[in-house]
Amino acid sequence: MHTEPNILRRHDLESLAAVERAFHTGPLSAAVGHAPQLERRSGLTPEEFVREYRGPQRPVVLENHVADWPSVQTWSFDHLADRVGDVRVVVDSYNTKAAREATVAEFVHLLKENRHEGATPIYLQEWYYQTTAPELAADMPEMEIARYDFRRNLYGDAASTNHQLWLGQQGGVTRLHQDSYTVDVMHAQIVGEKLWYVMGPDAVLHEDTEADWTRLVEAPETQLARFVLKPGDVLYLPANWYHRIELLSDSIGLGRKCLDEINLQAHIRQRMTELLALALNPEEVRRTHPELFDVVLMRSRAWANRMGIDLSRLRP
Ligand SMILES: O=C(O)CCC(=O)C(=O)O
Repeated sequence: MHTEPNILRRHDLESLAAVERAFHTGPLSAAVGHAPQLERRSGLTPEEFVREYRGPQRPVVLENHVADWPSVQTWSFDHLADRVGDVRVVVDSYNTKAAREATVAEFVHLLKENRHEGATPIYLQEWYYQTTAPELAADMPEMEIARYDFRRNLYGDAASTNHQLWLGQQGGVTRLHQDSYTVDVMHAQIVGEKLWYVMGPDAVLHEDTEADWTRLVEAPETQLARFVLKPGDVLYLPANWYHRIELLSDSIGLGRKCLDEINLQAHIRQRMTELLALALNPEEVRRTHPELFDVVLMRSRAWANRMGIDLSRLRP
């Protein structure tokens, strides 16, 4: 079995924990404290966005880009509990041991109760709300700068708008990762604030005798940067950039993805490889993705659901 040489890209529990530890102690934690701020722009036209950022594949925060969205103007946790309180979701889906089902109303109640000393923050990650609460979509209208999403040509409108909501409690963390399927991240912040750390797609951490974090931090291709995303801001992060997120307050964000046509081949290869692996050898996927196996399944099911494909034969 091939072992991924770059620790940053591995999915086993030990590597995930080692990378997360490095954000708290050692050379990486020292470097993130004074990493450069990512560029922030406001009032860019779609043409300027393409010329200055999407074309050259440079990440940027677009300040207040969706400040007029109804979700940014009106949403709160209570608002969602009132509107879609009965909808069932999986809380803490990124942590196999903690993952559990709840309704949105129960989740919001839990979030308010879970404030005692030493409490682990709860996080509703990667909620494909359009499969269960499609009425929310109107509050997050399509952005003109996201129209290049080539998934529309591949799968049709419904699947290409298969976005995710991220709802979590202050202190919650999404560990360092690259998004699957070579898609660009367009993350819109709706409620609260999140601190992001990002690294370029060529950042690499090899393990010779032990992982050399100093070398990672000093290598020019690592391109470590940080920034805070505030309500109304949109992050554009080109495909394969690493990102780690800390919730500075209770937070709601929309994970809108975009497939750039230049990444079409890699995207299809990864989608098909994953589907085949799930269909033919799910135990191998469980072994290589112990923490994210259920999320991988959920993703494929949500995607197929939006495309009207019957995946009922997909195991388990
Ligand atoms: O907001 C988060 O916690 C993670 C978001 C993310 O990873 C994404 O949108 O790609």
